[in-house]
Amino acid sequence: MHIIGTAGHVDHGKSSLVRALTGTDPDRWIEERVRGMTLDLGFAHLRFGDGVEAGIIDVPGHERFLHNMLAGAAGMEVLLLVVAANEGPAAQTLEHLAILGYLNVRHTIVVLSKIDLVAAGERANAQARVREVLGGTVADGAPVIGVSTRTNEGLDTLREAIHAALAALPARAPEAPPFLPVDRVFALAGHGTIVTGTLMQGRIATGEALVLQPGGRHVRVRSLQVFGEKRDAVSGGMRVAVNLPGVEVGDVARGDVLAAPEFATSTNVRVRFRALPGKLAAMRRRTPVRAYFGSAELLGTLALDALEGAGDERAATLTLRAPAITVPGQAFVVRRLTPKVLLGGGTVEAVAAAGAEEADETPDVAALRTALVAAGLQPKTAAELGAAANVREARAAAILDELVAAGRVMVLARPVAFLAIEATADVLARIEAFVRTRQAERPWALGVTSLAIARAIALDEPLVIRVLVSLVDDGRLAQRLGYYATLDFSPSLSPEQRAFFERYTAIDPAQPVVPNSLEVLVTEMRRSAIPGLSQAFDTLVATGALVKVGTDVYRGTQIADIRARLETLLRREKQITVSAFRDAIGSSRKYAVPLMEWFDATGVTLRSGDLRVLREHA
Ligand SMILES: Nc1nc2c(ncn2[C@@H]2O[C@H](COP(=O)(O)OP(=O)(O)OP(=O)(O)O)[C@@H](O)[C@H]2O)c(=O)[nH]1
Ligand SMILES: [Mg+2]
Repeated sequence: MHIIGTAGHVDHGKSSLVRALTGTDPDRWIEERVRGMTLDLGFAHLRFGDGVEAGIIDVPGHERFLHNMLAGAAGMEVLLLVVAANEGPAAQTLEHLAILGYLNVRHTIVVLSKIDLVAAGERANAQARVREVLGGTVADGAPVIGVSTRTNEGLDTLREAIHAALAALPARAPEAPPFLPVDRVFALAGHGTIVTGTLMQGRIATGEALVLQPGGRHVRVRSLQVFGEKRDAVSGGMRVAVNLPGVEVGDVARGDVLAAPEFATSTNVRVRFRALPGKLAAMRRRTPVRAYFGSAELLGTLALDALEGAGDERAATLTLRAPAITVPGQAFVVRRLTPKVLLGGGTVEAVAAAGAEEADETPDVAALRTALVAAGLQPKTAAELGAAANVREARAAAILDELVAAGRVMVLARPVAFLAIEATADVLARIEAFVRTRQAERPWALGVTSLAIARAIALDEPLVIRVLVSLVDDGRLAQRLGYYATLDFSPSLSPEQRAFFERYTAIDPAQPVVPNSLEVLVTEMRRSAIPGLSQAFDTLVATGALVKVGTDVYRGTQIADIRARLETLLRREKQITVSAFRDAIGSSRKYAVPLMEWFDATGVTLRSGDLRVLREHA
């Protein structure tokens, strides 16, 4: 088996294509289906009559979810680059291509999607434009196949091209030690914890002893599945679900690796780094980065051996903030810490034993580090630390900045103060473990509040908030509406919760713009015995899947539809009354008035007297 991946700009038709090819909707969650947008990786099984098969990984196109795309990208061997024929290549078409250029893609097929939207006479043009833009990328010279999932045009040609590509691929290092980056973790009632991922190399058999890294926990494989079918053994290139008895869901996460005991973790990796064209000029000798290995996002510092020199390729050392598994020959991608721009990628040359980078510490640095460690969990300013270490304040501040960039020291804001990573490591680990456990217990919630975290780890909330803010700044946790969550986490409702909201926000096909009553929904939520409904509701509102308008509740798709009609009307008429709006959307005054006010409040429209204009015109 091999892995096919989708890539391409938001809304260009990746998930529709996967659905057309396999019959499986890769958008697993109600939020995705309601918003019509992929948020996280989706998976589907592609089978041909002659037994050739593949796993498909479908990625989100929206740039906000690029970290999720990256978690799936390393496993891809055959790339389906989806470009909407009516729009042509766009920002994430090129960004995804740049990323995949560093990874393991062996064969690319360009899918010119939505071909039904382009007149017959225009198609040759659209094809030529795509070919031109994709020159010099991994898609250079790839076949371009026009496809429509509406009319099914081109699907058979595409199937044949995929089949030929799969049949030509070599097996993935079956004799190498197994290496499985985890991309999903969930609990299955009666079975315990299941992890899934793409087996990058080697074989795994039932009963085998493996190690969960980082952490080094020894585990035994109870059972294996490939797309729902039980297997006794699996090999490289398969999408694998592994049942791990005795492992709690909160103990393992996307980014961990299930690996053979041969692998050891390290923080010190020698790499060959290839910068994207033009990016080297904007880098320093040492640049704080996010490095993507397998399904993991690892924070660290990329130190180039030399900044100057010809070409975009450099020998470099990647110092990771926490030990992780990397393998010689492994391909990776790096983005800047903030803003998260793609800098380049490369391959691992050698993995050094941990701790090798500490040799060149000066006495000042050592004294400051001792002062930091002595302060424990008490944040100290540069002046205080300088005094304790007998170092001038300005010099202390400069050294502390370097230690922060190297990931040895954590900086807190308001007022600026520092904590040694050693001192905080335990707190950070406890925060992360608690957040992960809570996410597993209540996957429908947006995350965990600072108060809940402070209680769980028995520390003062103000200190916890300062630590959390810095974790968010660092890209180690995400914060939405006051809830903290790990980066790999996207909330997902339980089947009962989904069914509940499907039912009480159902749309009458005869009156597609009519909302449901918020009061009825809330009453039903209270009456229901389904746990977590109010948190699930907050999640749906926060993600835009549901929208509260006055005393009504709309689905996100309804609002999008109404807004499109409103904007079309306003572009034509320039200014409208509530009645004109009501008639245009085919609703009643009862709903039109609060809707109009909601569009005013959200900055779409501007009110002047009884009339509305588009804010973008005003
Ligand atoms: N006319 C036409 N519309 C299509 C076709 N394929 C997809 N669409 C529409 O395009 C929109 C986006 O399709 P998706 O498949 O969700 O796009 P996507 O690339 O998966 O989007 P993200 O995952 O959010 O990046 C939907 O409204 C589809 O119905 C097609 O072949 N023809
Ligand atoms: Mg999609």
